[in-house]
Amino acid sequence: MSLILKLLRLLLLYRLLSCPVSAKTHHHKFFITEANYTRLCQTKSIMTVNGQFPGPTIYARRGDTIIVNVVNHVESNITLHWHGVHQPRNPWYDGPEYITQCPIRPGHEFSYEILLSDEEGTIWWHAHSNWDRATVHGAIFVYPKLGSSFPFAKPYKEIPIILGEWWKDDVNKVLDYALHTRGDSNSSDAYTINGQPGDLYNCSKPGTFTAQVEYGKTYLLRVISAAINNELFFAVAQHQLTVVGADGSYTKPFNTDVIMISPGQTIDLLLVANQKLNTSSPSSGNRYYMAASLYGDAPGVKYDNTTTTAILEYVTPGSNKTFLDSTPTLPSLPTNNDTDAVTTFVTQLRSLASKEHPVDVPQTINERLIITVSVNVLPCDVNYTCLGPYNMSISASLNNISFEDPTTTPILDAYYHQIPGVFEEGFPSRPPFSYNFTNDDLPKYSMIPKTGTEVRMVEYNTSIELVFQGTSLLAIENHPMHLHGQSVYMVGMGFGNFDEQKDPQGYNLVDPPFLNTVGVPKVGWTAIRFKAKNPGVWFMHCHVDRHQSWGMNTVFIVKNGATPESKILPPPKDMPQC
Ligand SMILES: *[C@@H]1O[C@H](CO)[C@@H](O)[C@H](O)[C@H]1NC(C)=O
Ligand SMILES: *[C@@H]1O[C@H](CO)[C@@H](O)[C@H](O)[C@H]1NC(C)=O
Ligand SMILES: *[C@@H]1O[C@H](CO)[C@@H](O)[C@H](O)[C@H]1NC(C)=O
Ligand SMILES: *[C@@H]1O[C@H](CO)[C@@H](O)[C@H](O)[C@H]1NC(C)=O
Ligand SMILES: *[C@@H]1O[C@H](CO)[C@@H](O)[C@H](O)[C@H]1NC(C)=O
Ligand SMILES: *[C@@H]1O[C@H](CO)[C@@H](O)[C@H](O)[C@H]1NC(C)=O
Ligand SMILES: *[C@@H]1O[C@H](CO)[C@@H](O)[C@H](O)[C@H]1NC(C)=O
Ligand SMILES: *[C@@H]1O[C@H](CO)[C@@H](O)[C@H](O)[C@H]1NC(C)=O
Ligand SMILES: *[C@@H]1O[C@H](CO)[C@@H](O)[C@H](O)[C@H]1NC(C)=O
Ligand SMILES: *[C@@H]1O[C@H](CO)[C@@H](O)[C@H](O)[C@H]1NC(C)=O
Ligand SMILES: *[C@@H]1O[C@H](CO)[C@@H](O)[C@H](O)[C@H]1NC(C)=O
Ligand SMILES: *[C@@H]1O[C@H](CO)[C@@H](O)[C@H](O)[C@H]1NC(C)=O
Ligand SMILES: [Cu+2]
Repeated sequence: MSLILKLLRLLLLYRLLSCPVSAKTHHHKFFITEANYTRLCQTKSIMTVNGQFPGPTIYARRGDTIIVNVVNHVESNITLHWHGVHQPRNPWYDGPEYITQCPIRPGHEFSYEILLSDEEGTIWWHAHSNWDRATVHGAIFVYPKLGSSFPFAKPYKEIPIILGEWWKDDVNKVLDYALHTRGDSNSSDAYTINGQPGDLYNCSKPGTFTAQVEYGKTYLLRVISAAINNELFFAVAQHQLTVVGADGSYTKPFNTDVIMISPGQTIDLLLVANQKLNTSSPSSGNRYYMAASLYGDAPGVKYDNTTTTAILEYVTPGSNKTFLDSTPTLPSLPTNNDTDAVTTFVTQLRSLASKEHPVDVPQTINERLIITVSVNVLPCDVNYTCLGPYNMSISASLNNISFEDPTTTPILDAYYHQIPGVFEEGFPSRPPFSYNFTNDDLPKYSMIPKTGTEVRMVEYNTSIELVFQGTSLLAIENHPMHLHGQSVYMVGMGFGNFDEQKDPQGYNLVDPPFLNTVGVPKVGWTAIRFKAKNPGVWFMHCHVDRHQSWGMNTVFIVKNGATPESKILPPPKDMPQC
């Protein structure tokens, strides 16, 4: 008997050893549907995935493949993007509408193939057409490979925190209204945590998201900003947060009371539930608010300055709730103009840079691009009202070019099949002229950019540095720039004008954070580095959607390398057609 058992165990061991822990393929079905949701005292129909808001979470391990079959059951076009997934050689499934694909039309479907590679931590998915992502978004949790573990003690449980923005109006009506009046878009009516505005808004209290925690345990908060137009501070009353990851990459742990998170970013936080019930004052309760509020103060810009809350509620397992139903304490959040708080937080981000999670930042570069990031105005088209500044049409640009999306042929299609007339290769490596970018008294004529579909061609394996230079042309804001197809090392940031001689000497080339969305500080600059080793057509844009809609975008086309392993994969047979 025991011999048989031994043999069986040997056999099992043999099978375990001979069959390496291989990456898995996960299958998901996403139905795009309308669903009624009640928020802020009114019910409205929103676009969702499977009727859920926020949408379903995808769980995977490093290196896995995810297949998502998207079936469009609504009356408008849609595309989905896998934010932070590098999609090696696989731009076909990246998602931005008219950049890499035609939209999935009503009644049609498309299966996305999502190739995970070096991502580990929290990333997410969202619609990449119009402002559909306001309600069509969800988390992707990427766990370490089987057999490896987090670079920190395993948390007891995880708490997803998805920040969003809610309009009482249909969100695409808000976009259309803005595009039609050529002015700023109406601000949202509420921020949300996991789809709920929270206690501080009318009619919202019953739905407030509540996370139950046990005293003494450690929790992993996976914070995602799915907000559309605003950057947010986030804090938890009386709890310190330990940052351990950002944008699907680990960071050196550091403690902070508050984080600032821009649309598109993710931040992983450890929270120790270390608050004892105050027995000498039990009526003070054992519940704490988690809250988020605005960072942004450009004059003349419409902001949502409300505060969203969720609740951290202590419970004792096996017994009934130990908290009292009292009003939780609010954390103190910085004021909406506290740029110092933002700088303090952002400059502490460092890659883990360990043996298991090494840093591969280019020490030397082949090419440096300096890219001005501006909000602009265009002359008023007679057919519009033009509620932008100076009664002109509001616009935005990179290097003084306001990007125009193609309308019939996606750029990837045009590039792959060499269809002329869809895009130009003229995105410049410098702004057209140098001026005091951060002087807020610039002449009006300089505010009018060129318009066009200019892309940047990049040779395979080039080491590139991009310096984003914020300008004071119009709205002076922090811009979260997002590059598809790769993460980048944020090697430096500063205020004022970038100094090409002096500033690179202060770069962090040892353990810079590895991000997919980097903030360009207001009245300042940010430098990033990456090696262009992922051939494809990769959108780069400000993740503030109104800026993206106004043209704060461009495209990097990374050319094929010489070997078969360094070329774009062939297109899928079932790409949506325009
Ligand atoms: C949403 O509610 C409206 C009004 O009650 C109703 O006509 C519509 O069918 C509902 N939509 C869905 C998807 O349930
Ligand atoms: C936006 O705001 C304007 C001015 O307050 C208002 O007239 C308009 O109806 C609003 N609607 C939408 C969809 O943005
Ligand atoms: C709540 O409703 C009241 C009455 O309609 C209104 O005055 C107030 O501004 C609302 N508050 C919020 C936060 O929307
Ligand atoms: C507990 O409550 C008492 C009475 O209100 C107060 O004086 C004390 O500061 C509280 N302790 C803590 C740790 O909050
Ligand atoms: C928030 O914004 C509204 C409208 O833009 C304004 O009336 C209000 O005073 C602001 N509140 C705060 C606290 O700044
Ligand atoms: C918990 O509360 C429920 C209902 O309020 C009650 O039935 C139950 O006996 C309580 N359990 C304990 C352990 O106190
Ligand atoms: C932020 O705004 C407040 C209130 O308007 C003002 O008193 C303060 O000086 C501002 N701080 C900064 C850093 O601009
Ligand atoms: C304005 O609209 C009219 C009618 O739709 C159209 O013929 C004309 O070309 C438009 N003008 C411009 C400048 O787009
Ligand atoms: C914009 O147009 C309105 C109405 O035509 C006019 O009253 C206002 O003076 C104009 N503003 C500017 C800055 O030109
Ligand atoms: C640029 O403008 C800013 C703001 O007006 C000013 O403080 C700075 O000195 C100027 N820089 C240069 C080089 O002129
Ligand atoms: C942008 O380009 C336009 C058209 O060439 C020019 O008039 C304007 O001065 C430029 N502005 C800047 C800030 O480069
Ligand atoms: C949907 O996409 C198709 C294909 O590109 C296009 O012809 C159609 O105009 C789009 N519909 C809307 C409402 O944008
Ligand atoms: Cu922006």
